[in-house]
Amino acid sequence: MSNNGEILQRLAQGVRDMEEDLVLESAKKALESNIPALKAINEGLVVGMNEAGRLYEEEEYFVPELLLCSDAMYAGMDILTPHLERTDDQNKYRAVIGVIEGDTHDIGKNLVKLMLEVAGFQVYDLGRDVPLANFVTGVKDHDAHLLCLSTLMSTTMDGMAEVISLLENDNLREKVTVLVGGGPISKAFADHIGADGYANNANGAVRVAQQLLNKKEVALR
Ligand code: B12
Repeated sequence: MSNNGEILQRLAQGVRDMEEDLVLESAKKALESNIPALKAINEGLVVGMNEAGRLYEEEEYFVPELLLCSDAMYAGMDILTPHLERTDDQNKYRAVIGVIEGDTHDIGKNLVKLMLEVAGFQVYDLGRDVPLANFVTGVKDHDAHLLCLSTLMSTTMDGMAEVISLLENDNLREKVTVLVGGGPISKAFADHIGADGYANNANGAVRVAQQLLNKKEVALR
C-alpha cells in the first residue's frame, strides 16, 4: 500500500481504537504528505468513526468506548479543519442546521455543517436536542435558504415532519429548502414527510443542497 494509504488507514485505526495520540500524529503526517485535509477527514477519521459504530452494533463497544472514539476523531478534526480548501463563493447561501429534539447524537450533523461551510455556505448551528419550534425561529432569524434536519434515532424521526408542518403554518415552507438525514432516514421517508431532499453522507448533503438551491434560483430568474 502507498504511504498515503497507510496514513489514512492509521487515522481510521486511531479513531476506531480510541488512540488519540495515533490520530494526532497521523493527522500531522497527512498534512506533511500533502494529503488534502478533506480526504484525510473523509477517508480517515470518518471511516474510523463508522467502524466504531459497527463495533457498537456488534456489542463489542459500548457508550464509553464511543465517546473516546469521538474524542479522538475531534482531535484529528482540530488539526485538519484549518487546512481545508474553502471555495471563494463565500456566504452565498445561508443554512440553519440542528438535531431534532430528544436526540443528542451530533457527530453526523457536525460533519454536514463542516462540509457545507467548506462549500461556501454560511451555517447557523442550533446544536442538538433542539426544540422543534426553534428551527422555525432559526429560519426566520437568519433568513435561511436551507434548513438541515438531522436525527439518528427512530423515536425522533417524526419531529422532522412536525418541523415541516410548523414551517407551513408560518408560510415559510416555499421559502426554505429542507434537507433531512441521519441513520434511520431514507429517501422514501424524506418524500413521505415532504422534505425537499435527503443524503446519506455529508458530501451528498452538499451536492443535493447545491442542486436544489441552484434549481430554485434559476426558476426565480
Ligand atoms: C456514536 C453513537 C453514540 C454517541 C454519540 C456521540 C455524539 N456526540 O454524537 C453516544 C455514545 C453519546 C450515543 C448515545 C446514545 N445512543 Co447512540 N449511537 C452512536 C452510533 C454508534 C454511531 C453514530 C455516529 O456518530 N456515526 C458516525 C457519523 C459520521 O454518521 P451519521 O451520524 O450517520 O451521519 C452521517 C449521515 O447519516 C449523514 N447525516 C447526518 N445528519 C444529516 C443531516 C442531513 C440534513 C443530511 C442530508 C445528512 C445527514 O451525514 C453524516 C456524515 O456522513 C450509532 C449507530 C450507528 N452505526 O449509526 C448509535 C445509535 C444511533 N445510538 C443509539 C442509541 C439507542 C443511543 C442511546 C439512547 C444509548 C443509551 N442507551 O444511552 C444514547 C442516546 C441518547 C439520546 N437521547 O440522544 C441507537 C439508536 C436506535 C434507534 N433506532 O433509535 C443507535 C442506532 C445504535 C443502535 N443500533 O442501537 N450514541
